[in-house]
Amino acid sequence: MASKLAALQHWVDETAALTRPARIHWCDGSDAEYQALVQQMLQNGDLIELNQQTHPGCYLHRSHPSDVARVEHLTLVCHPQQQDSGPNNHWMDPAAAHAKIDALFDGCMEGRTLYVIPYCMGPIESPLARCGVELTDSPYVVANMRIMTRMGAAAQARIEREGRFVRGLHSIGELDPERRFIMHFPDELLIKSYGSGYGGNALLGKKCHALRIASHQARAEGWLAEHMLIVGIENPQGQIHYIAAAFPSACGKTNLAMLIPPEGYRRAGWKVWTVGDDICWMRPGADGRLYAINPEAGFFGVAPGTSASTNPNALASIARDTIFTNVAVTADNQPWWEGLPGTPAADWQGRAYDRANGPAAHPNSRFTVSARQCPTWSKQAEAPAGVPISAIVFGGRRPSLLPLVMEARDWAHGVLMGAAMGSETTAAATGAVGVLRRDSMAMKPFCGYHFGDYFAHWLSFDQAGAKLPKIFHVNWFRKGSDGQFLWPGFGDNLRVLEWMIERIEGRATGVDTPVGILPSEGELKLEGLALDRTRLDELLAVDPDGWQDELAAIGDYLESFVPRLPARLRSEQQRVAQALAAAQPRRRAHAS
Ligand code: OXD
Ligand code: MN
Repeated sequence: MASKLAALQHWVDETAALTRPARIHWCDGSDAEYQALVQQMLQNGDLIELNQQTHPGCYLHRSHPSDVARVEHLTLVCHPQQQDSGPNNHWMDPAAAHAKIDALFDGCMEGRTLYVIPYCMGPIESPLARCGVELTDSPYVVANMRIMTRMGAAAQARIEREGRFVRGLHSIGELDPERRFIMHFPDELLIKSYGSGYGGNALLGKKCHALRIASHQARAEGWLAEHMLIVGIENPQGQIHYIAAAFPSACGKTNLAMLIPPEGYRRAGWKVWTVGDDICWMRPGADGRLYAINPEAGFFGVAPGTSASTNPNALASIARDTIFTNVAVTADNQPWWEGLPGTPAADWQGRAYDRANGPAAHPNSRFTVSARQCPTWSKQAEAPAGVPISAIVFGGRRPSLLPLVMEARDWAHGVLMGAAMGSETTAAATGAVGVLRRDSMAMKPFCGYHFGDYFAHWLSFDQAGAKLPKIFHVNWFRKGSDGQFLWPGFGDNLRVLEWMIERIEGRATGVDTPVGILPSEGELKLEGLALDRTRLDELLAVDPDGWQDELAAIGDYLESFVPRLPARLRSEQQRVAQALAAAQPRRRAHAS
């Protein structure tokens, strides 16, 4: 199969001339094709068969030990003008960037197969979906893209009908960290990635297309491409509210998207529906509400910590037909990671397990699995029109200050809450772990243009006739003076979501504070939870001094986006800072 679309055929020919593969394979997305790839990878060692009795159709991939996470310092967004990429991105002049990476691509596929992967991000029939084509020399990437996207003949047909697609060129190269770049050319709807096989760097439909390139397209076309899960919460009366929530990488998006209600809620008839765990594309509908699709078709989830108590739905999803990357294995060849019962026999590098070598599974080890295998998968995930969003939630890992939940008083305040988001870093990207950094809307690594313009784009949705969702901020990670988490998290997070729904439906009054609206006495339903009064008070405390320092830090952070910082956002920061100062003059002198 080749393509009748001249632009596609021409690009494949041109790429083949540069990379000089031994053969070209056009992917049709069939089962037979997937099985043939798996067999080939089992033979060449790219995949290792796991225990087929306990885990039918499951395989393990061990990546190069230097290639286990996203590499933000090597990820570039190359607009013609540097200021359009903003201080939030690394930049190179597009001509220089093309020259640099094309030199790496020159002849890099000699002896290898060039796979052509047509894919669709979103349901094939959805007007909100967008297509792309990835060219790669990695069969592991092909197999993962088949799980993560609608890949193959149907996508190619849509591409040929529309004539427009995002181009993505990928080679694992030599897997040499010194010869590794992930480059984006938003104006050309083009991605070039060299030297890494890691998901976020190599499955180009995911972060590169569905966030960095799509956020740029979304700005031009009046929609939002966000790093958010989408979850449906069904109450005992059968009404479903859909919530979109942004958290930085490895902060529990997958767990929240697949949440199991606490027992009392289950008995009462509450249900949770998973629409997406990582990416959300939203656009205003004719009725003024925001409608969202999950552009992905699978989950590329963090394995460690996934267990029968934290996320039984994820565990059920990955019992079959799953590709595991960098997990450990037990003596009988089952996948294993920290948080599971049993003991590892070999670690993620295939060495006999030795505690002295660190965790058995890499902290960023992953599973790739079709979303359809999730017991709580929502039928609405396939709805071409998307689902209406009732609430947008921002959150991060904040050991102190940020309360369990607060609601923005209006859209502009909510945009400030999102812009001000901070979180401790995790193993999903290379670099130090546990350092607090600002990560606006959890998009710091993923926004394909200047954050100042991005904030302005968010603010622009507040228009006459718009019926925008309420915006909330949550913090599941606040710690008490004993250093322990104050909130149990996981299934109990539904209690917080229920309060949001009560607010949306006008049944909870909340209590107004300068930083937002918090649950008033008795509004958070805590039956069946062993949470003493002092801990609850700590979770909902607003420390005026700490918040004044926080607002000052947010102000400094926002100033780093001048001259593109929207005046509306600065005035919102000033409004909150003044409200705090008016409510309570400082108790202690500001340490300088
Ligand atoms: C991911 C990430 O893989 O955010 O989803 O790193
Ligand atoms: Mn993510």
